[in-house]
Amino acid sequence: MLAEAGRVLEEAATRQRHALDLTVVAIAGATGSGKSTLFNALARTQLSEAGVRRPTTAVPIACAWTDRADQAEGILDRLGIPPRARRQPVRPYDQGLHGLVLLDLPDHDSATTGHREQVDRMLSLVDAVIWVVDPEKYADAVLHERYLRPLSGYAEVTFVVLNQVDRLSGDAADQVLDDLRRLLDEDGLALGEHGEPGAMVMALSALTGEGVGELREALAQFTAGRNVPERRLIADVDGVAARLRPSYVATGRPGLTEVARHEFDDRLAEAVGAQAAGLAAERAWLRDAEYACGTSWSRARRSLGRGRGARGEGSTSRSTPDTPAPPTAGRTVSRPLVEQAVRALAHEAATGLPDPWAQAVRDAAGRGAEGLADALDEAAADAAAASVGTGMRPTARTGHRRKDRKGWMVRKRRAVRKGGAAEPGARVVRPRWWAVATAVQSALTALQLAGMAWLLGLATDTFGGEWWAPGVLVTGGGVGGPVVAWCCRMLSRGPARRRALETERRLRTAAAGCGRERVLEPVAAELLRYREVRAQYAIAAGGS
Ligand SMILES: Nc1nc2c(ncn2[C@@H]2O[C@H](COP(=O)(O)OP(=O)(O)O)[C@@H](O)[C@H]2O)c(=O)[nH]1
Ligand SMILES: [Mg+2]
Repeated sequence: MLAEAGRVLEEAATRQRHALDLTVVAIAGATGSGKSTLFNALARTQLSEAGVRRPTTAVPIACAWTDRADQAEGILDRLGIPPRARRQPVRPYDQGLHGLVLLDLPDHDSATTGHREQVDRMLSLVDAVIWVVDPEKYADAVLHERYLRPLSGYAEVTFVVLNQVDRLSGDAADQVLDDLRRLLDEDGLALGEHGEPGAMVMALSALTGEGVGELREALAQFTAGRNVPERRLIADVDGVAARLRPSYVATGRPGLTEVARHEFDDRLAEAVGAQAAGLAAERAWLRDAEYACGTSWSRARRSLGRGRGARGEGSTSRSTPDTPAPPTAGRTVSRPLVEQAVRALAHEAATGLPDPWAQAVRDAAGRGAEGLADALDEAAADAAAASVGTGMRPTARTGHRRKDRKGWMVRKRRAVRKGGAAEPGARVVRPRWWAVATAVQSALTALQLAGMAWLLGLATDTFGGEWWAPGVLVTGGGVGGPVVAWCCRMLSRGPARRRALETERRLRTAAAGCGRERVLEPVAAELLRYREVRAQYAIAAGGS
């Protein structure tokens, strides 16, 4: 299509190198419509053989109303009309037609394909065309579908004459003319009625000369305007612009809406399992809190259980609930979800774009999608590593505890940590009150144990005294432990939830960053390119 545009511009340039004050008008039509007769009538002499037996010659006959023979020669050379087919009007020639170069074309419905090709070539080169139709064949489908409809953009440089009206009664001629106008209208050809710009439609008889004077008059005005070649070239360029339009102008308003971007982010977050990671982090936090603030007995039980779990390799069912979700390092991103996210985005972005551009957008998204899942894996791992350090109390960052792989607080030397891969501040800070709770639990246990020892002493008469005091110690310690543990669990809920949200947000942000860099930005760049080219197109199409 671009090649065609180039050809049109080249032809336009060629035409402009030739005399623009000469107007080349071709007489076209079906066999026997009266083209040659009309040609002769306009030239007022027998220049072209009329009524010859078919097939007629493929060579168009030319007649130039000009004194500048050299100019006419140049144009006729360009049209490829051999010197033997070049004629002169009788002298002194009709000054009204000065500047006209008239061509009698072969029949467009000729059985010889060579003739048709010749006609088509001429039609693409001349400045204006007089279509000659007769009362029998004016509705011919080939004429309308193959010629008039595609040439509807050339209305301003088109004449349609209904010839042989001498064979019709006045009423019949009017009827046929009306019907012809209706058909031309259906072809999309603007008609130059009531002074509007458009094709001129008239009835005449080339044989009797009736109406030929009007055509001569119209042609005289037409050529005197001196702008016919330009008008034709403008129509050419407009036509090319219109044909290129589908490649440059979108039907809808393509682009990436905020909604589409958000949906893409949501899908990627789902693919990296941001929400699940958040929930896992929440559970881990609650478990840690429970361990830290639980009664000494439950701590001991858990430690024992953990010890057994560590020894027994297969005891995953026992250890899993105790193992906080790993900070998602190594979590595998869902490939199908990633692909789906990219597909949906590409679809959204490409909808309404001209085909080649839609393809370019899809390609850009596809290229971005290639390493996206791996990149998301990496980004999620990084985010997870960083989220390890999301302490509940940022002020406590100077603390030197961090969570180990299993989520337990471990002491590490800062020097070691500094060399670690995790980002600065990547350490979980255990809330200080957990330590207080642990101490309280230990104290309660100690009281309980003391009470028991006391009771033992009383029982064995090692020392005397009342029974109620040690009884209170044992009961108080026994009841206080679970009560403190329960309170701590309630107090941990808020921080655990915050931690869940923080973890989710981090993963989400990391995934979105990845998606933006790899997919959204390339797609947006493609859309931007499209907009720029469309703007260029608008200038080109509007400038003509
Ligand atoms: N009655 C009548 N016959 C015409 C008219 N114009 C052309 N003819 C005849 O139609 C036949 C074909 O004409 P011609 O000019 O050779 O048609 P072409 O094939 O389009 O060039 C000839 O016999 C002409 O005399 C016209 O206006 N009225
Ligand atoms: Mg002829």
